[in-house]
Amino acid sequence: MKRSLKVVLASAFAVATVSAAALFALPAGAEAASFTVTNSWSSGYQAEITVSNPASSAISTWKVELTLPTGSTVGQAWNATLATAGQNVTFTPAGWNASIAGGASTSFGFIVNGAGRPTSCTVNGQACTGVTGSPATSAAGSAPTSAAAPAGASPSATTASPSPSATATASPTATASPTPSAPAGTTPLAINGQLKVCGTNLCNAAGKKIQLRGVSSHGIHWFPSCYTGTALDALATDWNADLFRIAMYVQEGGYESDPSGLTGQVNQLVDMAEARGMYALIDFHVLNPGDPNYNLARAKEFFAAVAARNATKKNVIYEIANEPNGVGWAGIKSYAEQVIPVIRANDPDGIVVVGTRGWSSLGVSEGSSSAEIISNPVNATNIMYAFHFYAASHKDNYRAEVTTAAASLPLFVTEFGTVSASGDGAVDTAGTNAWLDLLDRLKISYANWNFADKSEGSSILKPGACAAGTFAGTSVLTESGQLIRSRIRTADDF
Ligand code: IDC
Repeated sequence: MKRSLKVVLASAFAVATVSAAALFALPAGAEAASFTVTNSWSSGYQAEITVSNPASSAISTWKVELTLPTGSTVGQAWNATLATAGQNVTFTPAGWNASIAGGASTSFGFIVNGAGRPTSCTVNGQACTGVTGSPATSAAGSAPTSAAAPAGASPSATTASPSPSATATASPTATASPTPSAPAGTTPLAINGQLKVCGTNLCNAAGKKIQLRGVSSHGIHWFPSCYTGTALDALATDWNADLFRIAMYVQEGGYESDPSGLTGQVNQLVDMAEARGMYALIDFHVLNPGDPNYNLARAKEFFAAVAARNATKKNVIYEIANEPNGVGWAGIKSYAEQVIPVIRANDPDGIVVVGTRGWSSLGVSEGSSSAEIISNPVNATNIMYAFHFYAASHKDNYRAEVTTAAASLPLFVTEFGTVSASGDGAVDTAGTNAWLDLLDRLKISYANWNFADKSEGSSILKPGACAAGTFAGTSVLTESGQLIRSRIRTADDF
């Protein structure tokens, strides 16, 4: 019995190597656990286990135990408490997810250092006894990158799978894609896929209205040590962030000084966000001069390159002008109508966010309003309009404008701060919460300024945090960082 169990597990985990989920069922009425490899690389992989309760009544707690082959260890886990003893790994609830209602489930994730898949699995002390249903197959495009650990890299992968659908998932078409795309599993990207604008909302591939919540980098050319794999891991798994905005300044030593270097850095961050199941907002961070037409040629060159390079990815959103200022709506609209076709020619389905007058205030900070956009919108489809606020500076009149505009325009808060518009000063907790409550209610996506460790009030990280290289948890966070993390890590409504 034990031996046949191992055979079943081995074949099922081999299937998981090439993207599918393998479901192990307990006797009728007991809990079940499904294991999915959500991402893999030559020296390890990321996995997710879903514990489901098929019974009609709730269970009060759960415990999943795995055995890993020698040479493989769990490096970190999230949404579960990890304990290891030799090659035995135990996952128990994180604290808030112990009870599982009848018919419900909970998921947790972990990183394994080493390519070996588990050789045994129990849920609440009972051995997994078989495979139920067919492994969840996925479209060819959702297989992990071909650079991922091949099936043969797993000690448990040598058993041929008896399942026809498993054979299908392992077919060359499933693994030949040169571009890694949405991993299977429960990341924001895997759940939502290619986004599109629907009416005044952001919708996922299935047409459901969604909100993305995440953070903005500071200028990537100033703070590269803040945007490491470890940093993005913390955002994806400790913060549960959906979105990472890549702020690429154009002036102040940015793109105009090093176009190819900055383009490469942006593309690398797109890949890093994608590998962690997050959306990437590519921000052409114009600020001074405020007329984006000053940078029109640079914008066309930059967006042609990043749109062509990232065309097949599902996680990319383009923000073509951070904060136009000192320029009328007609000038911004003209700029947008010249840059958007360049993006569309290379990446037809990517959403484009257009900055608005008065530092993306919908015009309010320059004495205008969203009416100028509503009466004269950008001539393009699948676009949204940017709104920015700083909670200590922008109050009820700005909230009223957003409420009005949201009835007519698809809005995206691509940048906001908890402090004053200077980016510094005290955190306005009440103002920030009022704003975020409004954005939640209207399902408007947002990114907080800024994920860096500069000594200024809007920084998420304490000075020195990036050099120290630890990003998870609250001890590395400023007051602003702690407030924003607490708002972002709550469950998404996808
Ligand atoms: C600020 C940074 C600051 C930096 C400055 C450089 O916080 O460290 O020295 O830019 O220009 C914005 C801009 C954003 C600003 C931010 C705070 O998009 O670039 O960042 N802000 O002033 N709009 C409103 C506020």
